[in-house]
Amino acid sequence: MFDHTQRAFFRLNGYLVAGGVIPPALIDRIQAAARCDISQRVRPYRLVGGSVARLDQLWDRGPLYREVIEHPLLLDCVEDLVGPNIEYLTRRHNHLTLNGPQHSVTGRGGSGLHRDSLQWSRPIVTALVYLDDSTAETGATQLIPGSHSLLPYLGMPSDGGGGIHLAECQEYQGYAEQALTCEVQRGGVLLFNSLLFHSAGVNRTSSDRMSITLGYRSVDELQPTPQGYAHLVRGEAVYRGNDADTNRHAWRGDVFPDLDSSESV
Ligand SMILES: O=C(O)CCC(=O)C(=O)O
Repeated sequence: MFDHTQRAFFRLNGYLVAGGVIPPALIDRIQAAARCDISQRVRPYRLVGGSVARLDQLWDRGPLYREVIEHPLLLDCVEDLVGPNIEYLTRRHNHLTLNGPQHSVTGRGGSGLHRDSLQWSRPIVTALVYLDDSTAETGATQLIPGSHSLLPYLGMPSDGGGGIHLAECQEYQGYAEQALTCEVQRGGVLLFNSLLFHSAGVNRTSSDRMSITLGYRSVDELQPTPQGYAHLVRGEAVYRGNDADTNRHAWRGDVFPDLDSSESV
């Protein structure tokens, strides 16, 4: 999906857009299922102004949502960024959001500029899949290019949530002025480093803008895939902890001929 210039752009700026990833027919089915879950208030969900604004735990809602989570073109995009062995995270994102006009009441879109991770625990790629056109009018995502590499840690959020809000980082208030609006068409995906500051914009129309937020990472070679927290969605669950290779020679004699290849560490 992405060539080396796009991958370099991602490393530098912290985000990439891919158009036409999820086919329209699948989006139609997802939107119908989501409208049904919303009208029947299928738990778990979150409310804004008394209305369901977010459906949580998409992975456990059944195979339809997993068709997006495991869509081959989406995983091709993620593979270009994190490599061939990919886990899907259930405890970060894993939700569908209605970015509705009611958010405008708060004077800001979504929850304001924030990072999805508190610190550099592990690189996570957030994938925002747009089920409606995401335009400046419908509250397109705002992001601050390059902000993923600002600092590894900016303090603890006061609301006890994951990540951190820029509004809580006094020193960086001026940084909000650097936010750009990232418009993406229906079926397109915005992929970003989870440390990049971003937010839904203000929706100034009378309709909702529906999107899905997903989190992926490379398989952690020092920790087997934790049951329930992550699901292997592509490749292998490779483990390379050094508790498992005590019989392996430290150096291969053909690579380092001057070293004694009989010694292990
Ligand atoms: O919908 C958007 O533009 C942003 C969504 C977001 O920040 C989230 O789901 O965590």
